[in-house]
Amino acid sequence: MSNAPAVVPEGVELTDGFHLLMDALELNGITNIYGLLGIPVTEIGRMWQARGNKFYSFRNEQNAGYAASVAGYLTKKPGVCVTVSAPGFLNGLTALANATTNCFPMILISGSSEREIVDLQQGDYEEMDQLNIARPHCKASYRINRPEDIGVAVVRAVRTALSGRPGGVYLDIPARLFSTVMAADEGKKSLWAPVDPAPAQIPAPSAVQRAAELIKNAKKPLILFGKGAAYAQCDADILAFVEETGIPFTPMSMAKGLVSDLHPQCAAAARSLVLQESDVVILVGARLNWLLAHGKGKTWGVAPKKFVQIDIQANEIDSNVKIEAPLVGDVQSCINALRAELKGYKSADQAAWASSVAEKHNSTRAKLASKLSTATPVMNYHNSLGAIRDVLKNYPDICLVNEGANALDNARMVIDQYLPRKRVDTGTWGVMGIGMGSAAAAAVETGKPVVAICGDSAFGFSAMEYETLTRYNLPVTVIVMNNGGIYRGDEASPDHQFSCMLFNPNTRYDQLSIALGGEGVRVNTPEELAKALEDSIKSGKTTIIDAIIDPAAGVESGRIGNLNIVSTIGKK
Ligand code: FYN
Ligand code: ADP
Ligand code: MG
Repeated sequence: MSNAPAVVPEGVELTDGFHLLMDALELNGITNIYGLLGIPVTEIGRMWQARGNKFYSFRNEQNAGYAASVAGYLTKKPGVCVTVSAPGFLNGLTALANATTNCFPMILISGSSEREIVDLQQGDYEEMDQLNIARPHCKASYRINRPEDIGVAVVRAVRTALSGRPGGVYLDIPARLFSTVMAADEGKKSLWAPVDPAPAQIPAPSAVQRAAELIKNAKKPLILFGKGAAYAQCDADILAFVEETGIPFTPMSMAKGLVSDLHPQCAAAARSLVLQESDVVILVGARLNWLLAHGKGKTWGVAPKKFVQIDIQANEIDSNVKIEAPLVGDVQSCINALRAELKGYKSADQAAWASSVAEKHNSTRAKLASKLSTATPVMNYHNSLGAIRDVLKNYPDICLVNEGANALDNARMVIDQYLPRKRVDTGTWGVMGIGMGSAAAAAVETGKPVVAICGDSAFGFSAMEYETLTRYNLPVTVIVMNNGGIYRGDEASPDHQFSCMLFNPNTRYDQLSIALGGEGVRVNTPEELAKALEDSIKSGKTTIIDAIIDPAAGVESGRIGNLNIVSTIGKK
């Protein structure tokens, strides 16, 4: 197969790889691109902007990639990230792999070096076999070798990213292809937009009946929502299912707010009780992975348990434990089929269970509320987050980005969410560094203010990206929970070296903001924090609030200390 440019007769209008790629992306409904420019993709940014589209230019491809993946999650359209070759590609690949793990639709487009040199390993500029390196980390990895294939490649990437279980796709474009020309009218004919790229997947009627039967016979049913249910964007159907059945529900972290945390059937604060004592658990777009203790062990108690699982990915069923009633299909189709099958059904047993769950949930919330308003000499996670919660109550449609260990776990517990898809966090991999990229995408894609609550360690992974937020004037308030270390800030240092768990205690995140063109304020009390947050949201200006937290307040590994490994040998 020849890679040589087509011979085009003189006088014929020409197009090239750059233009065809942009035409194809536009035809597929892409308007925002996240990326970092350089050889050989620089022209993409300029040309995309010249067409009136938005190109968000980042400082590190990893953060651009996180932004693209979050754009995909929030909009149900693939988020697009563009990078340079080898090192840029590898930075972006981290985000592509994370998107795939989280089931977020994303397309990573990287320029690459010349095939004939790369394939003979002759040492090209940024030489790397990117296509094959990407392949195990995403749903599909495609290379475009001819300009007339750009259209089909983009359609294929879009359909692959969106259909079935969403995820990441890699598109490899060797440098020379960008400037390879062909006749413009032929090029135009080679492009199309996919028809119905994420088709509804209807569950089998027998599977619906089986699931409904199990639910009707349950005495203590529970609905467990995951971020797949939030992604599905069928919020009204989900709410109707909850209210028609009267079954208590509990959300995984990014499903918080899919049905409001204040809904009377919310059982988030009775989590241990409902996981342990329920007899039928209806999983809706949530995997029984490590975050759910693989569906077994003491998290799930000793009461016999049966699972209904709604998932679009057939082989997710039985991934860890027996699923009694699999419902393979998209969340909306499955939920509505179940609603039809359960119509008019209410059980007295279930009502008694629901009210005992509500009682536990309400009493736990009340206990927490008193901790949130207890003053301490130095702020801790409870009273600082309590202050943030009281401010955010008045801004239900603000998107919250959250990363860290203690900053993550405590904020998940304390900050209520009222609306769907208003929480983006470290996700399935527990990734530190998603903060600034996620905040950028959330602000861009929702057009609303964003608040990011970041541990000081987590913030450090993408701190320079804060300049991207100020450069685009994004209304993001970053609250850095500054306890001076990883987990805690009070670890003793060995005689010869500063502790490996600590940061420079003189770090001024507020001044970093000012240096990078934003607003900065340091706060020491919950009152100061509340005021700074309110001011920042009202001003719409990109701001860092440097919140001084008691260095002794954190715990090692947050609430997942059970996963931490410690040596028992040689400890005094
Ligand atoms: C929850 N809870 C509440 C509330 N919401 N109490 C009062 N008020 C409110 N609003 C209670 C809930 O009932 C639990 O108590 C407890 O708070 C914790 O709830 P959570 O966070 O939902 O549950 P848990 O057990 O921590 O959840 C497990 C998890 C979660 C693994 C799903 O921890 C998680 O998403 N972790 C991500 C961790 C991560 O990725 N970290 C990054 C790496 S850090 P009980 O009912 O008494 O149990 C590297 O070190
Ligand atoms: P959480 O971490 O919130 O528990 P997970 O990421 O583990 O959520 O699970 C999300 C699940 O949702 C995945 O198994 C994925 O296949 C599924 N999913 C994603 N989109 C849909 C959809 N539209 N319909 C059905 N299932 C979906
Ligand atoms: Mg810290």
